[in-house]
Amino acid sequence: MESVIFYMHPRESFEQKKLNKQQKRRIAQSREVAEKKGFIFNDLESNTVGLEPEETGLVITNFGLHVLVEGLDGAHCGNHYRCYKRANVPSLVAGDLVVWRNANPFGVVVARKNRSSKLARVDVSGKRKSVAANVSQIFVVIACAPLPKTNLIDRYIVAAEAEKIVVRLVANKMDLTDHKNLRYLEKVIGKYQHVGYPVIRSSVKIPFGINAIKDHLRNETSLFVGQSGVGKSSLLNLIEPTANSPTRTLSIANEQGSHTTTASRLFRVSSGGNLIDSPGTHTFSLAHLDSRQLMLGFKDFHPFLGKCKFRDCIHDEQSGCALVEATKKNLVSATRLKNYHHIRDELKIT
Ligand SMILES: Nc1nc2c(ncn2[C@@H]2O[C@H](COP(=O)(O)OP(=O)(O)OP(=O)(O)O)[C@@H](O)[C@H]2O)c(=O)[nH]1
Ligand SMILES: [Mg+2]
Ligand SMILES: [Zn+2]
Repeated sequence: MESVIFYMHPRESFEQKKLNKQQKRRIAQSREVAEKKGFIFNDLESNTVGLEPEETGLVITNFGLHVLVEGLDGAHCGNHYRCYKRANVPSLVAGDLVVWRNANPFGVVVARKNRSSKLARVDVSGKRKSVAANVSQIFVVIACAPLPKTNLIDRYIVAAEAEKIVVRLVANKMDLTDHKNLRYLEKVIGKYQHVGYPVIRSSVKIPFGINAIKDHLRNETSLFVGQSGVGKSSLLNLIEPTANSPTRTLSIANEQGSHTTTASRLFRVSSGGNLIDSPGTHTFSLAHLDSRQLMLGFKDFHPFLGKCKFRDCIHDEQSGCALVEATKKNLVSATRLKNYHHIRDELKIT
């Protein structure tokens, strides 16, 4: 008969848990059995001892089978606990507030609190996967290597504006700029400054711009997003040296076709604020948005809305479109209008 089967993520150690040798051996053995048999035991609470009363907690990261929860109450406040999630609890991600119960060797999350904001991406199989919850601000990190794609930046912005999340840009790796890439980078920066988004220029190597980022982190839960390799984790490690988030050279990351950061994780910043590092993603999910929410992401278009010749104008090349006219006068970026069309066609909304 199969007894208890626990599964530990191989890279993670037991955080804040004092397990005796016998418990550790038992968990290691049961992991082996689970892996050999290719299944994971699900009846979690029957495997926990001494369930304590309900408390509130903050999800630091999701390991898959466990979540790491920071206690927010009493004796558990500020400590991290590995927890299972009850089957009826919806999916959990960095930034989620939860109700949990401490137990040995793992606690149990019994409820997820309402989210004030949520951001999701699309995984390789096309499924929506949460990136972070309760975020109040995103930093879209761009760099001169890899060069920014405005279509991707606009997708991040649309997703954030739809959730009423404050948007800032960070232009990192400024130490690597040369006369070739700087022109393009400054053109991109100019586009977003024109829309009204603040841009902080930074470098991890020199370093500079780090305090400017820190100043905006206080009292916020912020999320770093951006293409893989732009330096999100490197910036985080300077902002909060205890974070020790893994970073990797671009060439190695590209060869292996994978991201260095594999799951979102929340860090408490000693100078104030929470910062969530996310894996570089090319696909923020926008599938749930309607046309009004999409338009929220293009706030530079707003002054021209309602001024087109036709009430049902789709803002393409047809004559009398106020937005197209605005691009000709450089009042609106033609690239942003192209990106808007691109997203709108993809979402099949008018
Ligand atoms: N020269 C220079 N290199 C940098 C800078 N910031 C980061 N790097 C390098 O860029 C590479 C990628 O940095 P990461 O911090 O791993 O990038 P990331 O955005 O976290 O990547 P993912 O986790 O894959 O999304 C590393 O080799 C860093 O040392 C910078 O300001 N200047
Ligand atoms: Mg990273
Ligand atoms: Zn129009």
